[in-house]
Amino acid sequence: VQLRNALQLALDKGELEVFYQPIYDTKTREIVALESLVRWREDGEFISPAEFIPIAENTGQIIPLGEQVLELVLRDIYQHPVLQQLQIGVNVSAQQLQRYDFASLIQARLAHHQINASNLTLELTEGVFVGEGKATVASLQALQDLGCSVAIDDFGTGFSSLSYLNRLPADVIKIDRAFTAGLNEDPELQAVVRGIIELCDYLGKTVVVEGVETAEQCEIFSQLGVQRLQGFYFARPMPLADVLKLLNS
Ligand code: G
Ligand code: G
Ligand code: MN
Ligand code: NA
Repeated sequence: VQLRNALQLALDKGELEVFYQPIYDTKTREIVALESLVRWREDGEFISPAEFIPIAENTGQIIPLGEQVLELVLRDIYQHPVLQQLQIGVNVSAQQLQRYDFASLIQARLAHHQINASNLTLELTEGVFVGEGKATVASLQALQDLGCSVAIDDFGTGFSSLSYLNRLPADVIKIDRAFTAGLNEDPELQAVVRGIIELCDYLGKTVVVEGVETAEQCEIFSQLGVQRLQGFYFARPMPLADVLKLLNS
């Protein structure tokens, strides 16, 4: 209850911030995308989203939270033309798709900030497809029709079977960092990852690998033909000012 009330105060006062984590092209090693990640500072200390996002999902606070994050991100894109050349990812919870016409909200906010839909990637976890599968597929399709990209986040941790990949309205598949961490020692895991990558190639979907922490992992994924890499090896989530420095250097 305490965290929930504190979060409500932060929402009311507009105190949430966003950090950005760069995503790199495997071949050129240039930044091609950013993932926005919400940050909440209480008395100077960061509270982890892993802690407060589940609470926000339970209380319904995820709706205003999601809207505030979207506004912060769109404002950053509007103010910094260099960001208009990248794909900017925003994490979206299942509830945001289920509560209202999410694609219409996105369309209105993009228009308000004069931002191209192609600038925005909505990241959803596989969990969104459980339950109201058909409605979810329709919402994602509507986002794609607007011109946004849709990414399936944490891929491989949920209910995915490879056979359902082709039925998802998704442009980008983000392979979960659990795969990255276990890859060296585990030939079976390597085979699964190879299978995901081959199928994505065939289906024309872009693959991002998350949680890349070492040069060795980088090498393995390069050889497997992954297009994009994200992780502490390259860059941590950071304030916008630091991203802008990276982009200008
Ligand atoms: O930033 P960090 O790695 O601590 O994020 C932890 C979790 O919180 C991740 O699963 C991430 O997807 C989620 N998360 C971060 N920012 C947002 C956000 O703006 N909205 C939603 N729904 N989830 C977020
Ligand atoms: O679930 P989602 O993919 O949105 O989670 C993003 C989270 O992953 C962020 O909290 C971010 O801090 C974290 N993250 C990003 N790169 C790495 C990494 O290389 N290693 C680890 N352990 N976590 C990472
Ligand atoms: Mn994500
Ligand atoms: Na993830």
